[in-house]
Amino acid sequence: MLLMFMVSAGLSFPGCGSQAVQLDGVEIREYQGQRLDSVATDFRENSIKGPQYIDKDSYRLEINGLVARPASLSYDEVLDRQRFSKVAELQCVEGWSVSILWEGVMVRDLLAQAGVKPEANTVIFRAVDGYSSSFPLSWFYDKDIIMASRMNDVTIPPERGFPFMLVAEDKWGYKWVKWIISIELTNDPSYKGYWESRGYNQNGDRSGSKFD
Ligand SMILES: Nc1nc2c(c(=O)[nH]1)N[C@H]1C(S)=C(S)[C@@H](COP(=O)(O)O)O[C@H]1N2
Ligand SMILES: [Mo]
Repeated sequence: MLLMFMVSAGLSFPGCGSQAVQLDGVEIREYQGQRLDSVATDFRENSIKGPQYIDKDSYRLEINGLVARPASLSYDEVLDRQRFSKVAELQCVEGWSVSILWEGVMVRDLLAQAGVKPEANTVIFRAVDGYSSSFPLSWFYDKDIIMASRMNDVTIPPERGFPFMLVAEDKWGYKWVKWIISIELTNDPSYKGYWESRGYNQNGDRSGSKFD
């Protein structure tokens, strides 16, 4: 109970994102007749260490662990494959949500490049601020999960997770890892990410319970 209270308190600040978010173009606010929320104004900033500013030129995405060919990819190398877009809604456990057009690469295509070993069953996403979350390997194949580089037709700005954010459709916002720097394959389904190790549900499905 005490743990749950501390967790809620930690997430319950409405956020202090009063500074304007700079975008590298004009974001679209409607897609195929569907209204979209704003990248610039509709999110609440409540990241564990505040916004992170990653340098595009020195950036590397590591794909490691139980893979045949560990990879260290530059920004352009990550994006040098087929791109996919979809509208998906991010819902934070605090009670706010945003519908956004996401564009990026299929996680399973990145995994194929590194060659997932047969014994792997879990994927851990890690971010530059020390944040992490883990997922069953099969979920990426079953749901066509993408890692986005663009939102509403603009590059993801630093405050929202540049260069890459996981579009963890149908899962709570805390599974949508921003500022991704590594993807690790493991055979340990019990690995707990940042909020999961503080009492939030491991699976994070919005259809299930918020707490473990
Ligand atoms: N690296 C990182 N990713 C993160 C977080 C974080 O603190 N660090 N917070 C998560 C939570 S709880 C939510 S609701 C979404 C919200 O994104 P926003 O902070 O851009 O609104 O990012 C998720 N991804
Ligand atoms: Mo959240």
